Amino acid sequence: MHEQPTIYALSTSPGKAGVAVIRVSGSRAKEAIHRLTKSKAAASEPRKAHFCRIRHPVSRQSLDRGLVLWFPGPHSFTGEDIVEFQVHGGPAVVRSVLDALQTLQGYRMAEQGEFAKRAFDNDKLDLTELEGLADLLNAETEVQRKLALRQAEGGLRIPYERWREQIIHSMAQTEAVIDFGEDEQIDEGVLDQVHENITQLRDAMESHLQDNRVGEIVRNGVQVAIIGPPNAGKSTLLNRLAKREAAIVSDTPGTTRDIVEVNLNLGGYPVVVSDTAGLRQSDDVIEMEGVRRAKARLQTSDIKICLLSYSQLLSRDQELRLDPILRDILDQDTYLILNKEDISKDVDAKRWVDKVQRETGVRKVWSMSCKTDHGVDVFLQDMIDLLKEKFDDYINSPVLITQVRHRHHLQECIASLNNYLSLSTDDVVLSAEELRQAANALGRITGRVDVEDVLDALFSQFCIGK
Ligand SMILES: Nc1nc2c(ncn2[C@@H]2O[C@H](COP(=O)(O)OP(=O)(O)O)[C@@H](O)[C@H]2O)c(=O)[nH]1
Ligand SMILES: [Mg+2]
Repeated sequence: MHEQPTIYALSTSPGKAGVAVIRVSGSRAKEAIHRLTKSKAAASEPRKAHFCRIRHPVSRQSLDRGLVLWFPGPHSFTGEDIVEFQVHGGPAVVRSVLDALQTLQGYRMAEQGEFAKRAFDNDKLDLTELEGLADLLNAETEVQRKLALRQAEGGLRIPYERWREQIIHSMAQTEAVIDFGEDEQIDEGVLDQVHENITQLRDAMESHLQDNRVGEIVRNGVQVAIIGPPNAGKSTLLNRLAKREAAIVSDTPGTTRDIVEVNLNLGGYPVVVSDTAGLRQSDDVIEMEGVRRAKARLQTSDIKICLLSYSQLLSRDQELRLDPILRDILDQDTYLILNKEDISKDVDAKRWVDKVQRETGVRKVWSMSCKTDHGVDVFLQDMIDLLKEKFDDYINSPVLITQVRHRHHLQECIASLNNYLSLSTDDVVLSAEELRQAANALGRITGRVDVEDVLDALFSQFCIGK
């Protein structure tokens, strides 16, 4: 068989750093130790760090001193022999070691995601674990890290493979009937038992899909929309949360027209807060387009927050006065903020919070001043509690769907199982075929069945040295 090249790359971020890790993988990896160092121990004691002088294999010039580690395959990340050089993290040091590796026979620079690809090709990781690994490298918050790590460690592979094996086993039992015909050797009850098992499996998969898409939401960020009348202080709140001037704030109503998003980390949850155009009737075509977008964003948000100032809520004689355009969007899933507490001196905030809560039926009401910051911290803490209440149970459940792709294949699988269940048990040929389709659908999640296009997209998310 044609020998695969041995690949090498800088695995830590480029630029100045305390330490840089250069990784080599392939059948000739060990030669890097022999040729770049004189250490016999480094090439004979696996997974042990050895402090060595590193030299250019041709000029014998000293390049650096650093740690050298050898991870013999198949018990390595890629399944091949891996050698790691931990050198000083200066660009010139790194360059010189990469140049030295370049001179070795059968070596070439790794491509993007190539180490991960080899791990996949050598069955060290399945597709869900690879996706988990990509997510782990991209994780920005604690909850994302937790989800990604679990998936990278086989959290999805194990249950999905178990299901797939069950289906394949059922298929084999069905096919046995085809092969042996009506022979007495096959027990009458076998096919009934298969039917029963598949019913249970289908039910388990269906309840697995009833997860309110929490895994996907958390992976992509919880969408929070701030909506309300113009001039309420929506953009001011967004900037306060972002700790920068993300949106333009002004006295002129109708300033915000398009959607402005900021990413926040709230209690470990990734959150995308959207500031939207103020809701009102206007002759301005662009402003009305902004209003349309604001309403559309509200529909697709996981958490809806309506913000308005006290003066927009109260009539002159201190009665509750709500614009119909706002009333329409307030329901038990909406949260409400009463803003500009600071210039509403003679209103009793506590009383209004209770009254508005009662009369609008929204989920919760806060009072604050985005100008003085009074009430903003309480609101933030309540948001964190809310996220935990809404998502923590799901996050802690052992198996959570994190990608639309998985959901799609699970649905395909269930559809085939349902087709199977609708057939008569005498229909053995069709039954076996439906079970095969169901097993293939699951195989696409873990990467056992035609996944080239998914792989290409996935490896492009990795950096060169992974
Ligand atoms: N006094 C006071 N003014 C505020 C407060 N929040 C925002 N504003 C002012 O209200 C005006 C409109 O704010 P902006 O954030 O642009 O409102 P938006 O149209 O809802 O986005 C600006 O002049 C802000 O400085 C507040 O809590 N108190
Ligand atoms: Mg605004």
